[in-house]
Amino acid sequence: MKALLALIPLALVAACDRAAQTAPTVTVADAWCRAAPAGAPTGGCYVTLTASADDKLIAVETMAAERAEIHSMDMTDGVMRMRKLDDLALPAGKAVMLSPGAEHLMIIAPKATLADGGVVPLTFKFAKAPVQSIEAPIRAAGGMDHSMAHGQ
Ligand SMILES: [Cu+2]
Repeated sequence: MKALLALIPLALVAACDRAAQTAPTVTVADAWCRAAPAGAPTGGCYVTLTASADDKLIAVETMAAERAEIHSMDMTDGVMRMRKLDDLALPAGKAVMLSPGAEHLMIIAPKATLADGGVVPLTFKFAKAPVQSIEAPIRAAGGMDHSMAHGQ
């Protein structure tokens, strides 16, 4: 009986280890959205995602717009092109930066003007890691006008 009791704590530790391995977490950092003029049809949001184990960003949701999409961007024949992605790979331990001119989040049909100093609530859904909700501050920033690059 004494031997059996001694085994129980070991079994618990083993179970916890396994849970830690099968449930990756994703760190959501440095989120921000670019301020846009009133009536802008879209807005760009940027964030750095770091997964503890291989995972994927599979969806982004926001209350602040009709919907949010994951986009890629590249230059083809001098023209900036964007493509909607179904998901975005998050390799273990690698900081995946969504930034102007590269992969980014696009919010479609914002419900209110994306004014400098405001916030955009964003909910990130991953293939394995738990859902995460954050508030991304809206900042005025120079550079490319997102709606222009979309040809809208
Ligand atoms: Cu886009």
